[in-house]
Amino acid sequence: MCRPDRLDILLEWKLYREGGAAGDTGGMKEATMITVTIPVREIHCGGCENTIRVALSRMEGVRGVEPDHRTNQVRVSYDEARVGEVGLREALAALGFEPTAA
Ligand SMILES: [Cu+2]
Repeated sequence: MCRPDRLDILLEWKLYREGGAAGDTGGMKEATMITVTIPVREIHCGGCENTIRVALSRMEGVRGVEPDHRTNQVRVSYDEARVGEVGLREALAALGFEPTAA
């Protein structure tokens, strides 16, 4: 029951988000890299991991993505000034990998 490639959904979602963003400061903020581990309901296999890795790494501000189907967790390193955990969770949900409580 693997998810098909849903990158198109993420890209549409991202366009929507960018279109609605009004307060872009132009990238002059200092980068603050942090890493979070987001548990998701289920990652089936390496193919699912790859979908997550490719999709999230395309998001602005994301530097590292490490999905693990054995633990059903996704470790993400990102620039806090450009994206937040809420946005990452929304992206995972849009891909079909529903995040669970932190
Ligand atoms: Cu899979």
